[in-house]
Amino acid sequence: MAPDTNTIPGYTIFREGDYDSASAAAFIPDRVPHPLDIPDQLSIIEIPAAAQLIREWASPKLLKFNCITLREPTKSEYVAYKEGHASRPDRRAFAIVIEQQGSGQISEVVVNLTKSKVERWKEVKDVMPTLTLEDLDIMERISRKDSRVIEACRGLGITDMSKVFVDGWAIGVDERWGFERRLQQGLAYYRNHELDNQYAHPLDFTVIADTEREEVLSVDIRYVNGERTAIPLTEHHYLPNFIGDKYKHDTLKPIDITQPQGVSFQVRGNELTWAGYKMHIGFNYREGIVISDVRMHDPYEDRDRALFNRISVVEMVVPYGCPETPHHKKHAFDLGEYGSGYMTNSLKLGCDCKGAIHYMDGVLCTGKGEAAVIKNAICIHEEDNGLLYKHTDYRDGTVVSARDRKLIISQIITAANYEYGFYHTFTLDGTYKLEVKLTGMLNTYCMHPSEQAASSPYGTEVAPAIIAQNHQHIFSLRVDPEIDGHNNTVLQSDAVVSKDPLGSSENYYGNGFYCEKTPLRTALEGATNYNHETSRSWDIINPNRLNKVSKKPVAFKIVNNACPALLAKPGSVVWKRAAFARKSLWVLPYKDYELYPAGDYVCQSTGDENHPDNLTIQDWANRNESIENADIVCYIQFGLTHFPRTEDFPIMPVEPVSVMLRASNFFQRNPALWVPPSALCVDSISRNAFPACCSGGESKNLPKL
Ligand code: ABN
Ligand code: CU
Repeated sequence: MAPDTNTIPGYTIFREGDYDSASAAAFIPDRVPHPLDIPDQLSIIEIPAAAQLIREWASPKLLKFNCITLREPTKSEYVAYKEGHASRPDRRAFAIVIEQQGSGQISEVVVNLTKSKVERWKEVKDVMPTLTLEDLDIMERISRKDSRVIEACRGLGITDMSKVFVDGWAIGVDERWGFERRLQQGLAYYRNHELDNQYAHPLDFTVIADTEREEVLSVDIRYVNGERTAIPLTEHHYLPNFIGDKYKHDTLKPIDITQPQGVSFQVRGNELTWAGYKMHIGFNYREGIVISDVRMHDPYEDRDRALFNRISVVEMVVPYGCPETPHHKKHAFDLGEYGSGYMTNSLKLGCDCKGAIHYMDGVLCTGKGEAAVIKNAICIHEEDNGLLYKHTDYRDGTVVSARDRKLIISQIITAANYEYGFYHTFTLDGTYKLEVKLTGMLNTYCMHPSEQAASSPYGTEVAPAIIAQNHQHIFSLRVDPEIDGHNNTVLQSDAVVSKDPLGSSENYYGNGFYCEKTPLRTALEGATNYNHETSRSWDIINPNRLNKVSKKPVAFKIVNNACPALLAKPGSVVWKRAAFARKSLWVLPYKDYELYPAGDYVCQSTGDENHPDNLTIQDWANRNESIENADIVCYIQFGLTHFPRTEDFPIMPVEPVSVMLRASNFFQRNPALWVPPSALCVDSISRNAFPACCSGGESKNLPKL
């Protein structure tokens, strides 16, 4: 039997009997994972094996698999193994399962794959796991058949239900139901034909459904002055089929990226080496890309130095700012509620990625416990990054200039209407940067003729009778640092003016300023905010190692000035659910399996503190443990407040936002001096001292107009 590629768009699903096929062979690792491939991901063999052990354990109960993913070893197991003190940790899988045709009981299972046994089975209560793509599909299917939805559509003049599309969203808040129901809210749209832009025709009702029992619970129509809102039927296209000659011009010549001698990185299993860096690339249903065991060669000390134990994007919240019903329910946790891995695109060479690309696949599971592969889920490539450094000696005209380059490990997800590209980037100067590119479609809603967006502060009329509401995107980047060793401290760095008064002997001319460093000592102190007034940054230092030159502790600096304050009021639903987004930075002691700051279970979460099965970052911080000279983790919040513009419609040009961690007194001097300068040119005096060697481009005079 050939693997089924149709059931879930973008997934290649392997069913029983497929494993001997040639196409399956392409996804079976030809090696035992490299000992340090931790985390990597489960293989297409391990996923059904775990599912089978779980099914046998639960029999005769029927189960739906919400996830089956690698259970990473504890840090102490991993370190002991890495340092040669212990044998290789057993290979384990972690699954969340939902009992079918019965209680709907949710359980967490740990399977030891090395020993072929279920090691732990824990029933959890008052929680709802991630909505998978299969779960989201149910919403549209059941809505189209539901008599109340059909009636609501008829009221707008729609009789052909195949033209009605319903985006399933997790539900932000709905007091009518609790955990006895697995809830979704369906946002309804009309699409006139296959190529029509459905976000141009939003409908005035939402569907609330229990997608586990496949029941529509309510169809909530928004009446304005007792009236329905007509469908905005004008078509707003972005596909080239419709753009036609209107914007056509032929001024864009091709830009081709060539690397005639190949790429400068190497991939062995999941280990990536590039320009002195070493790291491991993993992937899972929830976080998508996971980068671990990041090291960098120090050219001055001639040794590999640890930088980060693990990096991943663990959460994002998109609170919408319109207080009117039903929009108050929209605060999507785009990663925790749907899973970054599950929503990952299969990338296309020449479109999503240009140049010499190395792809890695993502291995996930289906609800039946089959392996599902997203081909080309992760793109790894290099790009020129402009100047690395340059100096001209103005006396003799000697110029030295070197070019930087970046290594980018990226993935793109489709979160219903929105696309997010995550670009984990390393550069030659010892910088890690996460750039997120936001694109795709705005969440739109129809306007009643009595409504005018111009007089509503909560959105922008992006096309006649279509409003796009204000919202924020607040991401959480989890960095488990290992700055030159396991124990680190975070210092808050504020640029402050000297306290010594003007005219005093210490600051006679009043020009003194310096960097005030405040150690964050406990987890509650570690929950802190950006301060624009002081250009605040944070240094993750290793207090046990001083830079030989500066005599300051070696450090990586968190540069995060794109961190909007959460605008929802304290005490509001989203403020409670998204505690992580209240602070620009949280620093906590490392604990195994504490990963997700809005809780392991984000769907239908309330954010109440001390939930027995769903602790959040606020609970972790409330323990107020020491974070000084300890094994710590940092949660870095960054993002943007989005007031939609007409230019964001009908499809949004990329909006980038980023955060950076840079070596700061980590190396003894510029760590990139080894990079051969691409220009070393002399104008006159010392002409013989250097060969002129500008290369790698061509200079063409522009034709005269
Ligand atoms: N933006 C809300 C969302 C994300 C992913 C899938 C469905 C809905
Ligand atoms: Cu936005």
